[in-house]
Amino acid sequence: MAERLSGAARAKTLSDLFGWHEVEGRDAIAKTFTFKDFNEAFGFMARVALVAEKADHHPEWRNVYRTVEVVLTTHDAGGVTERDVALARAMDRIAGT
Ligand code: H2B
Repeated sequence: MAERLSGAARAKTLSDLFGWHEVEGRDAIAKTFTFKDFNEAFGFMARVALVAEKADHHPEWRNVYRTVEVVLTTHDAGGVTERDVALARAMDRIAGT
């Protein structure tokens, strides 16, 4: 099982991510993606879904019109792991940020 990130390694890894922040009150990271319209938001979700399913690692997310609010954590580990960081990077790549 993936290990929860902690200490200096965690701080360094998270600071390398663009636009992601820690969630208050739980061990998770979050980002809100804003797109041009619903079509682009849902297209992003469809592409991310394929990556997530392949990796067997899934986001918590909510779509409202052209925004997608994402929270990443590894439920099995009870916190943020490298698997969340990998999914965050994939999402940034897919969103083109
Ligand atoms: N996604 C996330 N975010 N955390 C998990 O711990 C997790 C998952 N576990 N997707 C996977 C599926 C697990 O339920 C299966 C059995 O491997």
